[in-house]
Amino acid sequence: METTSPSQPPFDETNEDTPEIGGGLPIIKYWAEHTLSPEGPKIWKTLLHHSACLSCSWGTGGQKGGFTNEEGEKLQRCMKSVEAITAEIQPPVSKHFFDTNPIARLQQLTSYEADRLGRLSFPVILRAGSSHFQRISWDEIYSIATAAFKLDPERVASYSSGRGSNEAAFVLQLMMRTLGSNNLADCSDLCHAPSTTALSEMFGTKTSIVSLESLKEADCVVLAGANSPSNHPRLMNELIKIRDNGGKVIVINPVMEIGLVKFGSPAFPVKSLVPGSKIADLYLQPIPGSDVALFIGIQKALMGQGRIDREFLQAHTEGWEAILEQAHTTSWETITSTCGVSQTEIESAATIIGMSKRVVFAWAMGLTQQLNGVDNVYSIANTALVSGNAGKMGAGVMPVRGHSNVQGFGSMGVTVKLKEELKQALERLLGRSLNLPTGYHTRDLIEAAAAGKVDSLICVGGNLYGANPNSNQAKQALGNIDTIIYMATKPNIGHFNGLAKTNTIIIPVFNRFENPYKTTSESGNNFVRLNDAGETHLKSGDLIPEVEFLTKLAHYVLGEEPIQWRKMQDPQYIRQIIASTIEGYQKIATIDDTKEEFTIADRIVTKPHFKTPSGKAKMFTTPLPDLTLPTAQDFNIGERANNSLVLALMTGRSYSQHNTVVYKIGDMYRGMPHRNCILMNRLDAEKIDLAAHDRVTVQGDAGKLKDVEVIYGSVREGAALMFYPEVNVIFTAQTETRSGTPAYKRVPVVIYSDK
Ligand SMILES: Nc1nc2c(c(=O)[nH]1)N[C@H]1C(S)=C(S)[C@@H](COP(=O)(O)OP(=O)(O)OC[C@H]3O[C@@H](n4cnc5c(=O)[nH]c(N)nc54)[C@H](O)[C@@H]3O)O[C@H]1N2
Ligand SMILES: Nc1nc2c(c(=O)[nH]1)N[C@H]1C(S)=C(S)[C@@H](COP(=O)(O)OP(=O)(O)OC[C@H]3O[C@@H](n4cnc5c(=O)[nH]c(N)nc54)[C@H](O)[C@@H]3O)O[C@H]1N2
Ligand code: SF4
Ligand SMILES: [Mo]
Repeated sequence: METTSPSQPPFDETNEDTPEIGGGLPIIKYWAEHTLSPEGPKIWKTLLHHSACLSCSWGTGGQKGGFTNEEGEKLQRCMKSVEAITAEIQPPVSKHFFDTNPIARLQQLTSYEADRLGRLSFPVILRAGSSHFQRISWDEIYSIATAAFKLDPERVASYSSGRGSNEAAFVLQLMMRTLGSNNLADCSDLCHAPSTTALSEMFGTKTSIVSLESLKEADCVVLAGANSPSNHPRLMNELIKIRDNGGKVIVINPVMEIGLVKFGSPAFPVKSLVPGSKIADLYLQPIPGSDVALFIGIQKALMGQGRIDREFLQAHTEGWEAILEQAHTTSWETITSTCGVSQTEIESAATIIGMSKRVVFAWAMGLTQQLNGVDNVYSIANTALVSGNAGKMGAGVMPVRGHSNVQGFGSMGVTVKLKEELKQALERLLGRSLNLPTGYHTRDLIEAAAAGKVDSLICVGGNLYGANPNSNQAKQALGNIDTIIYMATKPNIGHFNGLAKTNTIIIPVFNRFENPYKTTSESGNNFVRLNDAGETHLKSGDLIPEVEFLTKLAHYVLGEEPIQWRKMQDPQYIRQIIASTIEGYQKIATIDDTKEEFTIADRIVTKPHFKTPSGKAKMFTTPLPDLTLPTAQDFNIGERANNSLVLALMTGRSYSQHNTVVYKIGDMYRGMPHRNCILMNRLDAEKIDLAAHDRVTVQGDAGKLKDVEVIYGSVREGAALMFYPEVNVIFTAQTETRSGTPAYKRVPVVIYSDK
């Protein structure tokens, strides 16, 4: 007999504020409002600039024009890129802003307010004991920074976020490693680290094995744990085209995201924009954190239907017997009760996959930000392999990456997991052996700082404070570090709350379309973009290119031997070194002359030969997750426990935010009017006598948020959704041990009425 959770899917109840389709006319309205506004000409200039879009990793833009994708197709710029540009072309933060606003006031700013302050245009410092940030000279910055980075290398660290250039990333890691530090924390630690961990073991590569060209040949896409209409809008065009050609799309997501049901794309103004295009042929809504069970179920159903590609498994994989054994011995009862999806639905998914010739399996944070994130990636990739879907055009595994150049940061070696080949290449460059300590990834960095083990930190972009769970712990931890240097384009809550013990310095940098020289970046599909030089609108500002600051600092700290840091100020020279040290990047050596953007060599796998030592893909079994939630009493809420509800909370992005930066307060596609909302199932609300728009307290293991508005939505019973960074104050998050990634998508919380 099948067991599922008390109520049956679909969980598709919407509220009065949710539109009928994702995308659609509001996108055009936004475009029109912004591109026809007084700042319109500046937006157009940037849209037409030959550089990669700032926003997501889909990689639109570059040498063939701002609207072109990697296959040379036009009209691929989405409104998310306008959102990002609009924020970057703001006027500067006013000259006297920091003199007139004490730090106590700055700490009250919301993420939205901090971003609206404008662009940073001169460097500032907050000194211990001082109540205000003050302007600081470059001489003093270098003198403080040099002293800070000459300290014990094990107590020196960096954090980075993937919007800078490959050149800056390469210099950052080279500087840190030449110093003797491997403390290269990066935002990818909080993001796709489980994907890189699992993919390197399975396929010998850390990134997608599918190119955009190859995706176009798929006749089925499985999209798990990704809200692509919002976070990778141009991926939607590919799904629409695949379906137009008779292909299928399977979505796996506890939330029925409207844009994954139906999406109106401006790229197809007549047939799609207003009526919307159907996206999901099958929409599965598992319990958060249970995807492993669902994928084992699909494998089991494929076996039952005689659709396992045994010939492929025998010839091109290792460890497959144990995978089939696991699928065979795990009972349907266990599978369906763990994931909450019925056997019939799982079998339907298997039938679609089994009958398709070429399937791409794609995923994002719903799979990685889990306590078993690495197992999730193993299990989706195992499903690809047992169905013979890897090593050919139109098929394979595709992590849908985050920031626009986060993958480039990884390729350049900004990671605590330094690959042996790169280590050897760096050793050749330095003329000595590199025996570095393990290094702190992002969570370890916070823990080390909390334990007083970090003296100096440089942050190349990002918002280390806002991105981490347990905001109060992050604040205290950063407060133990003597010197923190933030390099940033715009102020964010991290600059005001992540304060160092002695000196907190904020350095204004140029963004990608303003840099005075060419840079490169790498998309999630392994394509390298060349970004033309540009100019900033901040004419009287005192900004610095990232590469210039990092190489000058390296020069002051390390001298000119064995690396000629001053020569490295020329990004063209950095590209020469990248070409000779970074695998697959040879073509970057001539990119300044040829302007030829390229796919990184040996990343895309279209033949069944993988980059593992044996040439075979390696498979790993995946234990079922333990999804037990604490009880209400465990939260120590006394009497309140009697009328409360424990939920698995998914935390993520609203429609109008980019990570910790909020562009617009509400999320119109989920009908959530402001930031302090919880999206939940009506049946859950009724269990504790709540009605829509009632106010509740949401409490985790580290704190609580009050006055949270209940919004009914198409989310699975037992689960709920809230927005980060605000929600990060209430929970500590367990960390996946192999990747270091926090389980942001399954946070145990208790909710109860504020009345
Ligand atoms: N506009 C915009 N674009 C962005 C970003 C942005 O903030 N704004 N951020 C960039 C970055 S750094 C990243 S990493 C990506 C993030 O892109 P996504 O991963 O798409 O973003 P999230 O909001 O984290 O949402 C992930 C989805 O996972 C689902 N989910 C939650 N738990 C589970 C689960 O247990 N199983 C499954 N199957 N699904 C689950 C949620 O319902 C949600 O739809 O986007 C990038 N692009
Ligand atoms: N609860 C919860 N927490 C999460 C997540 C979640 O889903 N739920 N997602 C996690 C994920 S996937 C990620 S990637 C992290 C994101 O974490 P981060 O990458 O650390 O944060 P961002 O908000 O992307 O950083 C934005 C800041 O980068 C700076 N910036 C922008 N462009 C540039 C540039 O060109 N150069 C420089 N130097 N600075 C620039 C600006 O000052 C801007 O304010 O958050 C993580 N935290
Ligand atoms: S899909 Fe991503 S890369 Fe392409 S335009 Fe939109 S935000 Fe930019
Ligand atoms: Mo991310």
